[in-house]
Amino acid sequence: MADCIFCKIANGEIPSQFVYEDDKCVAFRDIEPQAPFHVLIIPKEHIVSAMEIDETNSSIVGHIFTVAAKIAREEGIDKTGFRLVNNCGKDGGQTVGHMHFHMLAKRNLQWPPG
Ligand code: DGP
Repeated sequence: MADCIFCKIANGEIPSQFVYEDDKCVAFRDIEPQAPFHVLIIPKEHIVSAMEIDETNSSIVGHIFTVAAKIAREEGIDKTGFRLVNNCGKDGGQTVGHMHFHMLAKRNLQWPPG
């Protein structure tokens, strides 16, 4: 989508530090990291939020989880663990209207989140 910041990151218009890319998704470092390791995994297709996931596009979610496991092995956090989280809508804390999964690691993450 023309004025979506994450579409621009995905297509290289806005520079970002990629840790992974394939034909369906990209993962890049969050600009405001909340943990020593904090990347965002996003579909290349513009999907506004998890509320737009249905039978026609739900395979992207499984793909993103597969990519997260790959990244975890590459980063050496497959044994220590990580958090994969999607904020959906205003009360969910979503600030960017392009569905994304936060992948956080390399510190002891607390529960419940604030
Ligand atoms: P959320 O609040 O769940 O919508 O998370 C949005 C995240 O996106 C937030 O952690 C900051 C990050 N972010 C926003 N703009 C940019 C950007 O231009 N570049 C990068 N790398 N991250 C961004």
